[in-house]
Formats: sequence, C-alpha cells, structure tokens
Amino acid sequence: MTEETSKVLGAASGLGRRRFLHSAAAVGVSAVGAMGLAGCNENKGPAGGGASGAGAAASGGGSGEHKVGGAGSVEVKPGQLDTHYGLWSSGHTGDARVIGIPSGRELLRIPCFVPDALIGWGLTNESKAVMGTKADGSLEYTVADTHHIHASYKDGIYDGKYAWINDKINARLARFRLDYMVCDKITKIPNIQGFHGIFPDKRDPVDPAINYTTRVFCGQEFHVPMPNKGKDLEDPTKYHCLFTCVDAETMDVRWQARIDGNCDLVATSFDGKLAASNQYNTENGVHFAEMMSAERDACLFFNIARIEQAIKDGKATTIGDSKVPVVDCTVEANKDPKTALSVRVSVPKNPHGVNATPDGKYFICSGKLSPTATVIELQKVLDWFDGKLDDIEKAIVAEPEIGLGPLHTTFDGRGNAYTTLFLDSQVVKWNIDTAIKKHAGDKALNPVVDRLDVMYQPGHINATQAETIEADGVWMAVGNKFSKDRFLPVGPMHPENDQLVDITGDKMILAHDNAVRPEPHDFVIFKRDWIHTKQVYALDDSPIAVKEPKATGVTREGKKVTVRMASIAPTYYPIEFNVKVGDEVTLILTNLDKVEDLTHGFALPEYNVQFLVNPLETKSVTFKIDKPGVFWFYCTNFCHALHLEMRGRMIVEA
Ligand code: CUK
Ligand code: CUA
Ligand code: CA
Repeated sequence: MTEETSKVLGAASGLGRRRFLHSAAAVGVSAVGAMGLAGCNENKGPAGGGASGAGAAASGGGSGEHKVGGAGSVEVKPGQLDTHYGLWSSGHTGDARVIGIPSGRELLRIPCFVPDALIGWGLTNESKAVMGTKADGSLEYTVADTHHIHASYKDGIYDGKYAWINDKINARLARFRLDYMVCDKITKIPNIQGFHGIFPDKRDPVDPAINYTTRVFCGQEFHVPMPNKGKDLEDPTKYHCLFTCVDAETMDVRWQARIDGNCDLVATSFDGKLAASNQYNTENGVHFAEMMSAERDACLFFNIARIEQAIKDGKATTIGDSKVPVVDCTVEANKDPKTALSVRVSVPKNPHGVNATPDGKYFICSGKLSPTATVIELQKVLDWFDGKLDDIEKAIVAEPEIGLGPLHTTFDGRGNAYTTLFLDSQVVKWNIDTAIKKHAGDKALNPVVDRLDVMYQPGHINATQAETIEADGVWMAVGNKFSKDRFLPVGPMHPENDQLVDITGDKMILAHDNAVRPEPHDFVIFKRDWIHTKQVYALDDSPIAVKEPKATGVTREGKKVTVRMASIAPTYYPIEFNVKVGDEVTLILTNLDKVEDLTHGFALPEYNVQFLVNPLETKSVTFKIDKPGVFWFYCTNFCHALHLEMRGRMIVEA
C-alpha cells in the first residue's frame, strides 16, 4: 500500500473499506444533485448489507478464497477448453475481444474501427477498404469507442454467423463474421451523433419465409440539428434524434425514424415485432441538469412492421443530402394506437439499459437515478397497438425497489433478473414474478432474492446465453468500472475488473476476478458449440491470391510495380526484388502454409510496413519508394526453427 493510499484509508477510519468507497461514490452523485436517489432503504440491514465490510467477506468478495458452486471451478486446466465464448466490446480502444469463459482469458482481439499494429489492420489494402479512406488514401478515422456487441440470431438463439458492434464517436456500425472472427464490413450511419445502443432482430415477422436476422437497430444518444450544417444551432425544435435500421446482410441503412428525446440502449423482442430503446433525455436537455428535470423518462417502442409499411406507402422524407427514408416517430404524430409507429412507456428517472427477458414476455429498464427497475409486458404494448389497451402506462406490470444506481439487467432463465447497482457496488438478484405480484397488490412480498458485493461500481452484466431463449443460468460476468485497490497497483491508470459469478444456486457466488484493459462495456456469452470457426483460410477467399511459388515475381507498368510474394516456412518467394525510387509498389503476399496456427509476418524497415498472414490468407500493401538502399524484409511472427532466417532484400538502386 502506498503512503498516499494508507492516508486516504486512515481518513476513513471507523468505516469499512467498502463503506468508504461507497460514500465517496454517493458524494460524487449528490454533487450533481441526483435527488432521485434518496429514499431507497431496501439495501440496509443484514440481507442487503453490502455497504459493510462484513457483507463483502460473507459473499466471498474480500476473503480471496473461491467457493465452488454448481457451475464448478473457474479453472480451465491444461488440455481442457473453456465451455463458453464471450464477445466483449472494448470501449475506447475501438475493437472487440473474444474471452473464454469461465477462465476469463482473452483469446483474441478483433480490430474493426481503428488500426491494429499486430495484424496490419488499417495498413493493408483489404482492411482499408473495409475501414474507409479519404481521397489521399489515408484512413478516414483512427479513433473509436465501442460499447455494444451482439450476435446474429435464428429463431431466438445465435446462429454463429455474425456479430455487430457500434462506434459511438463516429457513428459507425461494424460487422464481424464469426467463422474467421474478422471484421468484414463497416457502415457509417448518416445524420446522427452519439450512436450508442444496437440490437439485431431475433426473428423476422414481416417475411416469415426469412427466419434469420435481417436488421440491426441503432440508437442515437446525442440530439443534433438536422441537417447538421451549422444552422439552427440554438433552435431546440430543430434538434432531433433518429432510430436507425441497418440491413444485416448488405449493411445498407434501410430507414431512420425521427423521435422526441434520445435513444440510449436498444433491445428487440423475441417475436420480432418490436424494438425498444430507453430514453434518459425526454427533456431534450442540453445540460445535465435539464436532462434530469423530469421525474419520469421513457422506454420507446417501435412497431417494425408498421414502420416498414409506412415506408412502402411513401410516407417517408429525407434529411439533407442523405437518401435514407425517414419516418416520423415523434410523440405528437403517433397518438392514435391504430396507426402509431411508436409508443412511449414511462420509466423513472434517466433510465439506463433495456433488456428482453429470455421467455420473451417482458422488457426491463433500470432507473439509474431511481432505485427501481421497470417491468413492461410485451403483450400489453402489442395490445395497445391493436387498440385493446386504453392506457399504455398499464403495460408497466412491476416497478420493484432494488437498490441505488441500477444500470443493466441479465437473466438466468429461471425467472430471476440480476441488475447491476452502480452506486451500491452490488449485483441484486430479484424475482420477476414476485415483483409483478407485489405490484398487483401483495405488498408484503419482497422480490429481492440475494445481493452480492462486486468490486466496484458495476456497469454491464450478462449471464451465459441470457440474450437468447436458452438462458442456462450457469455463469454471469459483471463488468466493474473501477478496480481501485483490487489488483497490484500499476500507477494512476487502473485496470477494470471483470468478475465472474456462479449463479446456479439461490445465492450468487463470486468466483473470479479478471483484470482487463479499459474499458469494455457490453458483452454476450454463449456455449462454445454455437459457433464453428475455420482454422485456416481458403486460397479462393482472395481474388488476388498468389497460388503457388511459380506465380510469384515482379511486374511493372510504368511506375506502378506489383510484387507477388508467397511464404512457406522458413522462406519467402522471392527472397529479393528490385525497385526504383519513385515507384509505387503494391506487394501481395499469400501464406501458402496450410497448417493450423502457422502464421507469418511481413515487416519492411523504413517503409512502415508490418502485417500478418494466417495460413492460406492473402494480404496486400501499397507504398511509395522514396529512399534508396537495401531493406531487409523479415518475418515477425515466430513460425519455424529458422524463423530468424526467414528474410529477404528489397533493393533500391540510387
Ligand atoms: S452503456 Cu457502458 S455501462 Cu454504453 Cu452500455 Cu451502460
Ligand atoms: Cu515466418 Cu517467422
Ligand atoms: Ca431525464
């Protein structure tokens, strides 16, 4: 412990360590005037005693010893494999990660929006074509902030085909193909800023013949003047948010819907009929005090079939130069249930997170600044659209008090919800049916089943398969935004703490801490046999593959030079080539090794080139020759006993 740390802890003497950390967080929030936080008393007393040091020890959080529950050990011994895949968004490193569960081991990073020096993402011509370039060939963007990642569905479970991830900074949606675990497309969403929530269809109700994911829905968090061209800067009636639908296969933007307020997170119903987004800024506020002025905000539901019919019927407009059809989903235009494209259900106050229960019946929004979760019954929302429910507020079937700062919710498939409590640094397990019965009148009931202290200030949470109809209730991961004193100190920049919890029993059991580089937000976890990856590429995956050593060599058209190369451990073909100052070289390299895991690298000194080629993969780079000399290109990826000898010369005459 540093002197500084002990001083701080000393100052908090008389308080348990957790209590101190908790009060620090609460002070932070009261400083912004979160009056909605007062009045939750359910987290006091022994059952909810998360604020005491004893509570931490009782839950196994502070003791360091790992109790083993029904899920078994987190240890994955040599010779064994993890049982589940996790797909993690990485946050402002701008990529995605593949994590083995329960080990918590990072197995892969998948770059998409930002360059990656390891594989040459952002350097090779193929990756630049996916990422998008300016007229001069440089990358359009080199930063990104990924928050939400979701996989493609067939009939309510993952089909192993795709995953999607958002870039909040520059409003882009990336797609990964899960067979190779690479990014194959990126779409820029027009007109919007603060692209936050995403969720794909879980099935397609519009065309029952197509029973697979056909759309990805995208929420806009920051309202901007539309079009955003420097006019109407102070006219609040010109500021809007859009809800966007992207085609899952083509990645084209199909349509947008103009709304009041903003979109935060996005969820879709298991019947494919509705998409939902929680709204924390129904006030259309610019400053946070304005954004928290209303006691209740909303969850906004979109009737997908009606929106697509409205577009077919020509009821859409466009914004600025964008050709994307835009329908009107504002409150005023959608008052009549018979024709409404969207409807709002109220949720207290600045809600965060919306999740569909695995039985398909409910959507759950967290209060964030209210100590509650709001349970909305899907059938009742559909009844309202059918004119069978007179008041949409009747779709709220429960609003249990669960604790301070509720953010995200996950499920075990046995009727329980698990919600992160940012301010309480806890996960609360609560029973959905009990909450509904209590709301219906049986006030003596307590839906809270268990509380678990986590370290510290959790955001996203997800249990194994919990976003599918086959939630298995085995493991649950909790993404903690602060690790504070949990790991060896490494200076001011702290890792985050992903914790793994066994949820097979009545009590949650904290099983594992996993330090992670900041800062993952959302993640999904599913059985390992739900995807089948290919371990080597096929030569035909690339139209420019160099298919045999005989096909290698240099061709020249004026100043444009093409160098076709191949690699077979421990050599390149050719091992040298000559070019001239002023040439523009396109170097194509195919790795002709077909053995699993036999990856080669290609680095070229002074020309800023480094990339990897996996078995039977082809990549190309283009660069200008601007200096004479001998330049030893070499293999960067240890591949063979003669790996160090795997090198050759690019010769540039003076
Ligand atoms: S948001 Cu990060 S903790 Cu972007 Cu999903 Cu809630
Ligand atoms: Cu090829 Cu190292
Ligand atoms: Ca608000």
